Amino acid sequence: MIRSCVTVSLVPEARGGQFIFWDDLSEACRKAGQLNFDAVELFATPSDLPEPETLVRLLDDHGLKLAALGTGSGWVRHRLTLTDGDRHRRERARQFVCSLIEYGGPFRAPVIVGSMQGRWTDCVDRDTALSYLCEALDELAEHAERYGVPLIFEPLNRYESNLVNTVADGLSLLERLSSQNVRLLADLFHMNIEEADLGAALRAGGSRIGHLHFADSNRRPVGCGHLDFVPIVSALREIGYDGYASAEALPYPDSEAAARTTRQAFRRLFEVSDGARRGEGLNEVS
Ligand code: LER
Ligand code: MN
Repeated sequence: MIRSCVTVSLVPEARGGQFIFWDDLSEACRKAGQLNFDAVELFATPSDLPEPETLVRLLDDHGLKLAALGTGSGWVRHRLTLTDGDRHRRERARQFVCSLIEYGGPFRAPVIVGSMQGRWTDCVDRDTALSYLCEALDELAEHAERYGVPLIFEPLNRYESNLVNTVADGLSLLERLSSQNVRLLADLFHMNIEEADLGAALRAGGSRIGHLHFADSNRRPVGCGHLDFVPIVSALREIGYDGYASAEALPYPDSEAAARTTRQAFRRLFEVSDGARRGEGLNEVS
């Protein structure tokens, strides 16, 4: 069963970005709980995160799980990437991701490598960048395995990276790895830019899809853009996807309204139609 999730950013430098809630974790959890979300996904540096016991209490109080931790703050705050030409900076980038793996591990929450993949440049050519990336992903995936969680890798659109832009690119990358413990993140915003057919891309990803960023064509909450969700939902059902649909979307028109719109869309697309499939009398996907 697909579960609903909402993003919370604790990184002041990322204000104005694609996160539903900002800054105030307690308030975000309270609202997420009220709206019946299953989980939150946090975007934070290790130093922005609360003590684990505080997070355990907060999640319990509002009936939530920790779905995943984003690592993009390593790029936003420290300009770290796993493909930096400088060996010491690559090592710092790995350490950064490792600390988040260690924080998320006891929650059974995987970390996401998205912006930290970096890009190839005049100084680091494409093959070298890909080999640095594979080396890092193998090491990080092994670390994540100790906690029984996968490592999640996110293809990004061409304006954010020139390394891995599509699900097909992601699948080729996975083939180069020694580890079997890496899953792909299907971010519908990036996919809308890069994929010819979102449903076909999800079907090609199949069981290698481990997480979903749930947003509309313009990165507003689902329902506020022009993506056709019918083929997307069908493909997710076909591949038996049972992870989170995590709202990584702009807080449009504000955080609370964006969370509410997302939750309603989730209900329409996944819960009501599941009810209809069980014969509860509702028969429209949207
Ligand atoms: C960035 O565009 C994105 O989608 C994030 O999930 C990566 O850090
Ligand atoms: Mn994303």
